[in-house]
Amino acid sequence: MTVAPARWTVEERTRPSPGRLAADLRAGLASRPVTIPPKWFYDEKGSALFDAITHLPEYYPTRTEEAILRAHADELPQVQALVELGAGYSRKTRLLLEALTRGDRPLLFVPLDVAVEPLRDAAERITADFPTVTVHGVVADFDEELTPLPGTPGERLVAFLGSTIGNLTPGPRAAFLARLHRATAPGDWFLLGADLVKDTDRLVRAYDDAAGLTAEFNKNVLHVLARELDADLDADDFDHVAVYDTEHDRIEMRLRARRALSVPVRALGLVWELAEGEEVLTETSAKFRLEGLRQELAEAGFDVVETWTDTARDFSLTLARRRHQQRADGYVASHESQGEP
Ligand code: SAH
Ligand code: AVI
Repeated sequence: MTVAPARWTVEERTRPSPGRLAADLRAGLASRPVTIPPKWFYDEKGSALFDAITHLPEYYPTRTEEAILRAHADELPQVQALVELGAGYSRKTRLLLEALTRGDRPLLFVPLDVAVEPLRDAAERITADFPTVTVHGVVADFDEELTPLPGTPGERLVAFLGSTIGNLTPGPRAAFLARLHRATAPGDWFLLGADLVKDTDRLVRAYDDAAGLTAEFNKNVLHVLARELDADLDADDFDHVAVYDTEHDRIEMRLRARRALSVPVRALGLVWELAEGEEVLTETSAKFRLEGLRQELAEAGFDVVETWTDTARDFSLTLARRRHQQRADGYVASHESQGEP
């Protein structure tokens, strides 16, 4: 009997552990407003809630990006590997996989995410449905170094879909792009989905839906804190708040305390005091302007090759290429600098 080699593996580089959450909460308690990084939404329940949000009538980004992908996937370069950052269930990615494996081309698919469950789910389904795809899942935090990036240098397409880049504020976003530059090689491609600035009411409705799913998603972080850090938190003590900040072009999701609270967080050995009405910042979701996006990419060493949008210009998909030598600011990554600096 011959046993076929497994066509999917999952490599664990990091795991979202209580120790990491404790460190993030400790840092977040010291800032004003108190801030909890959005990566902590995505336990098994949070990942499923986000998936449900993508089907809501108010949440236009997913279906709009999907339509753009459907229209333009065939224009993408043929590559040896597709790396997907913050992949989740990789549902829209199937359109990319179809285009990149046409004619039975072999492809390495590398979904990378902090959330383990959707990664395994996607790896199994994609292996079953795409016979020429080998899946190498990576459990990792894109807030940390991305090296080594699987695949053949110069022959990879790195996709970052869903406007997850918007969940990084400008400083961390530039740091992320610098990490991506370090992890990629000249000639690698970057496909970036980014939500665009639009009517404020539509934006707020997308983050405060009538069915209350986004509120549940937001409050899920309280359940994660309670479970992982032994915190006496009751989600009913908080209201979901979504506001649009026109100065910074971003949605802010917050949790507002309905009354003054003293919350023991046993894993941290402290009591978290919240005033009535105090708001905890759980996510920022930036909305972009195409020129600004192009500039951020150029400064990080990625040249925009194509930008596609839907006709209403609600959402954008940008294809960029890792520059061969220097970044726009003159920085040269050490592994590619030759001779004199
Ligand atoms: N790409 C999918 C899912 C977007 S949801 C889509 O477009 O619909 C955001 C995804 O990013 C989640 O799966 C979440 O677990 C992941 N994520 C959030 N912060 C992360 C981080 N710091 N490192 C790695 N993955 C992260
Ligand atoms: C994953 N990320 C891009 C989503 C967003 O729109 O910022 C997360 C989300 N938050 C509320 N709804 C969806």
